[in-house]
Amino acid sequence: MAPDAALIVIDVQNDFCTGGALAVAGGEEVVPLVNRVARRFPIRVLTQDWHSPDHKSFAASHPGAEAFSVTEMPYGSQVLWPVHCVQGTPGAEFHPELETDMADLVLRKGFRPQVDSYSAFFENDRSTPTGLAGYLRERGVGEVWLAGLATDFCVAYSALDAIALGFRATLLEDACRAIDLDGSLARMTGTMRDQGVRFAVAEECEPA
Ligand code: VGL
Ligand code: ZN
Repeated sequence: MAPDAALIVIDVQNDFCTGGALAVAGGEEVVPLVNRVARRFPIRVLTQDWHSPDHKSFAASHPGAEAFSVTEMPYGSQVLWPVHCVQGTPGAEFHPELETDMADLVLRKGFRPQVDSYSAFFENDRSTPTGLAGYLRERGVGEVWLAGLATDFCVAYSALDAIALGFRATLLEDACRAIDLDGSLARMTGTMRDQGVRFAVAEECEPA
């Protein structure tokens, strides 16, 4: 990795791990890999999906709607999820084995009740910034490496935004797990390749 690299660990939270409200298959398996690579990076950011109890990305906030169906929001299409990562609940906490002391920044996202935020950089309206780009630029970051959950949603959106914002971006494939809803993993992997996201495994991630 380059000396101006940051590791961004996306949403390694209980609700995305086995037994959680929106469990991603094998989600907890990323934890040892993230812990192993994190200290090789000069800058480390953790993100936390952090929803209000009545969040509009929850199927429960749309009477009659089923989880994993798609609805139209003022900002475009939105998958409706089971209630997950509600602010202050155990499901929103980081996985207990994730080493969090190493984090320079914990960035919360998705806290506005009316708009979801897959990406660590922009909410799903694609225009409201989270502030992460400014943080990374002020710290001189040119390159981001991404790990966490879920590959085809929050990790992919973050990687694509990183590229669009002018960062180099590498996805640590073995340190991510996917939801894979209606072919979303293949679709998002293709889009990431097309946009210039690089793919690597944790073993390849050595300091420059
Ligand atoms: C995520 C769906 C809803 C993710 C977050 O972290 O990928 N997916 N909220
Ligand atoms: Zn969410």
